Amino acid sequence: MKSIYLAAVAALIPFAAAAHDGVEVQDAYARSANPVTGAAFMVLSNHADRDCRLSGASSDVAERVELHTHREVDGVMKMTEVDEGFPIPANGTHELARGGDHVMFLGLKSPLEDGQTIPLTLDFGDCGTEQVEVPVDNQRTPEHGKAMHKMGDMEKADH
Ligand SMILES: [Cu+2]
Repeated sequence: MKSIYLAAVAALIPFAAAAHDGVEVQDAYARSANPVTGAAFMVLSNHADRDCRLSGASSDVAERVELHTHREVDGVMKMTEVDEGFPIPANGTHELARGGDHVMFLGLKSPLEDGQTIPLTLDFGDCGTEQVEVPVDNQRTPEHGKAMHKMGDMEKADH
């Protein structure tokens, strides 16, 4: 009976290990163009063999934290909340970037200052949660070569 018990324990170990190579957060930064709202951007890398989804985010720095994207509505780009979250395909990435998907901070308790880091908890549902410290970089410009950042009003906005 003992060998059966050990086999059962050994079978559980791969699951424990898998919890550590879920979604990795890379190149995160936050910025704000005004004292009350801000946004965070990052690359989400899914190291698991199954699809994951960023389904929610929370932080102490704001009254509300939402998942947003920009969608074209009647020819105008508008920022909307994404209820279904952001999918991250198995062994793939999903980028949160200026002019596209982002984590939105609404009702900042204090303005985001350069050099500060802000705590952010990302909820990936079955793929676990990640707590990250996001540096504030209000000077960072959208990467060159990205197609989405030539929108006049959006350049002036914080996302
Ligand atoms: Cu937004």
